Parts: sequence; C-alpha cells; structure tokens
Amino acid sequence: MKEFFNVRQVKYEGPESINPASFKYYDANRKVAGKSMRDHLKFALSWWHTLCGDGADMFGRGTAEKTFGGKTGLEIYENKVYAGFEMMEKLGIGYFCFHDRDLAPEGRNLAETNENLDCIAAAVQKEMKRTGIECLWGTANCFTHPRYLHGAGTSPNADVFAFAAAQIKKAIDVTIALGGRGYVFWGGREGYETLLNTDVGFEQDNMARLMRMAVGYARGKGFKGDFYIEPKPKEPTKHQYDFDAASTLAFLFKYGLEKDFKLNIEANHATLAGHTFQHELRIARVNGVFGSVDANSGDSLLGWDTDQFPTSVYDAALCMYEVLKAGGFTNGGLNFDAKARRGSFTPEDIFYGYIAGMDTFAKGLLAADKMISDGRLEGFIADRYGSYRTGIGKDVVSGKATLETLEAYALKMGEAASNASGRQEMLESILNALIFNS
Ligand code: XLS
Ligand code: CA
Ligand code: CA
Repeated sequence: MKEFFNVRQVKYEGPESINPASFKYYDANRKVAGKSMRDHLKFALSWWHTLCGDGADMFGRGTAEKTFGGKTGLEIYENKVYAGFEMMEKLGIGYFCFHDRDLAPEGRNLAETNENLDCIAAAVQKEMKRTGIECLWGTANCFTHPRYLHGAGTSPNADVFAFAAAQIKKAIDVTIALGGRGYVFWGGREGYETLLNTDVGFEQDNMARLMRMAVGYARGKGFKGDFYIEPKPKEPTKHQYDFDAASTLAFLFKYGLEKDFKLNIEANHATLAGHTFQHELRIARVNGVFGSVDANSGDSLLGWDTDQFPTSVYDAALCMYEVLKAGGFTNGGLNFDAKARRGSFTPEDIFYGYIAGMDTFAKGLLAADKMISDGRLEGFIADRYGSYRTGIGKDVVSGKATLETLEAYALKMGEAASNASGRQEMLESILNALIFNS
C-alpha cells in the first residue's frame, strides 16, 4: 500500500527523550488506576482538520497540501481515507470523528451526494476492518453550504429544514454503518444575528423537533450510542442557542431530550463562553450529561475559535479529573478537534501536533489520578461542607428544616458562626505540587 507520510511509527521513549517524534508521557499500555492509558484516553482524530483543512483563513489561501496525490474529486477523498488511517496507525490513535462532507464532496443533487458518501464510507469500512480503528462519532455539516445561511434546523425556510433533515438521516445511516458510538449536533448556524427578523421561541421548538426526529429514526435503526450537543456561544453565528453547558441543559430538559442527549464539551468553546474548560465539564458531569470531549485549546489573547492542539498540562489535568470522576468515558472519548497553525504546513507538523496533544493528556491523566489518590483536595472540600452533616445543616439537607425552624435557630445563635478560610492559595499550591510530581 502507498505510504503517504515519511514518518516512522511514533513510540513511547520516556520524558528524557529529545526525539520530537516520540511520546514522552503517552505509554499506551501503562496502567493508571487499573486501566491502560489507551482505554482511559480514547484518542480520536478529527477528519476535517487533519485531512481536509488546508490552512486557509479570512486573509489568505491554504498553505497545506491535502489532496494526497488525488486528481479527481472522489480520488482525492479516497486518498484521504488511506492517509488518515496511516496517520492513526502511526500515532496509535484508536478512533476518528467525521462530518459527512469531510468524507465525501457534494454532488449535483442529494442523491448523487449520498452516492459519493456511500462510496467513500465503503473504503473507510475496509480500513477499519484492516486496522481495528473505530468511529467515535459522526455528524452532518449543516453550516458550510449557502443553503444554510439562515440556519438548518432553525432556518425560517421549511425547505431548508427538510434538506437538513435528509442530510442528518443519511449522516446517521453512515455513522451506524461505521459502528459510531455517538452522533453530534453542533449548531454553528443555529442562532441569530438580530431579533428584528427572528422568532427565537419558534426556532428552538423546531430544533427540538429535528432532534426528536433524529432520535426516533436512529433508535429505530438500532443505534445504541449517545447523541451529543456540542455547546458553543458564537462563531459563525453571533448568538448561538447552545451557548454553553448550562443553556444547553435548559434546552434538553425543556424539550425532554435529556435521556438521549449528552454533551460534547470543547475546551476552546468553553473559553469563548467565558468559562474554564473544567467548569463546562463539571456542569455536564453534575447534571448527568457528561459525554465526550473535543480536546483542543483557544488563545486567551484572541476572541475566536483557533482550534489549537492542547498543550496546557494544567487544563488537561483538570479535564481528566472530571473524566475520572464521571467514571471514565463510555461511548465518548478525546477528539482532537485541532489543527496545526497556518505557518506549520507540512505533514510532520500535524504529527507533532498530535504528539503534543497526546502527551499533554497522558500527563494530565497521571496528574488527575494523583489528585484523587492523594485525597487532600477532595478532603478539603468534604470538610468545608461538614456543617451540613450534623445538627441544623443535616436538617436542611434532609428536608426537615423550614424557614420557621431556621429562624428560631438563628435567633438563638447570636452573631453568625465564624467562617473558615477558603484557602485558595494553599490549594493551588497543592495542585501544582501534584502536577509536578505526577
Ligand atoms: C466548530 C465545531 C465543530 C464540531 C462538529 O467550532 O467545533 O467542528 O465539533 O461539527
Ligand atoms: Ca468541536
Ligand atoms: Ca472549535
């Protein structure tokens, strides 16, 4: 078989290695808390950035070659399949995520577009069989084509809604055929630019209708995986309905979709929403909708979606802490929704990006495991709420207390009991030590 990348199998060489094409921390078979790093981290390749994104931006053309030697439309897309699997094999990545339009181009009409998709999906299926690599999740790109200029599920035009539904039906078929564990809704154009032309209530009702149809259809076809909503506050739309984890939760509960849907939390989208990555993961986890992660990072100096490979061990540690506390991934995983910078235009740069991301999360996993086994951070929190385990606090939690009984208690108390320090600086210093020593 043709080799697309002049790169050798990337191996674990340990923290002392100076070989940039090796893992310093990601040792796939190493056991952490009873499970291999490979099984904890469930790394996935993003088809769009890795095999399609050529570095084009608002001000300049692409800088990276992504035709992989293909001449015609479908040949290019077929070569992406072989290049993608070669890359995943060389990096030891076990999963991939895709949009329908990353896999195959649009044809002259929907029927032809679907044929293109089937043709490339068949090649993907063969490569999956050959390598054992699996599909983490699939999705439909309902944002690039001009027909979606006013949205897809939230378009004011019922014909566009119908087209989006047809596209989603097919994307679900392909996801099921590839054994995908999840199906994502990311609403890049599901929002609005101005209220002067928008019926917000009606648009959200319609989005829920589309999601219900998707669940009904997929479950009818035997899909047992998770549906995900991926929150993002803005870009490309000014106001996106799935702003953050909390607003997405309200939507899911309002429309009764919370049993089928979980959240796919992206680091970069958390930043854009003015939250930390860990905040978004925590909100998902404590509300029972933690699902999957798009592992990347933004840039604190830029206000847009830079989709960089993640290199902050601090953020990765806090992310993996939430993953471990959620009981680990079930259908989800860590999808590197990330691209090399426009100036990093060679294939090797993509390998270096993945290596950096995988090492960052491997170290993050070690640190998170240490945070839990060390016990000081969790112990501090447990003590901090200790007043709710006895006396009046216990009555509050058990539901025995009323405003009247609390008033009687307060009247007797005199000045409110003295508060204890929150010890933020001490805890931050413990966290640093745990990361350094992990
Ligand atoms: C864009 C999103 C997108 C989703 C899948 O910002 O991250 O790539 O992950 O449609
Ligand atoms: Ca994403
Ligand atoms: Ca993004």
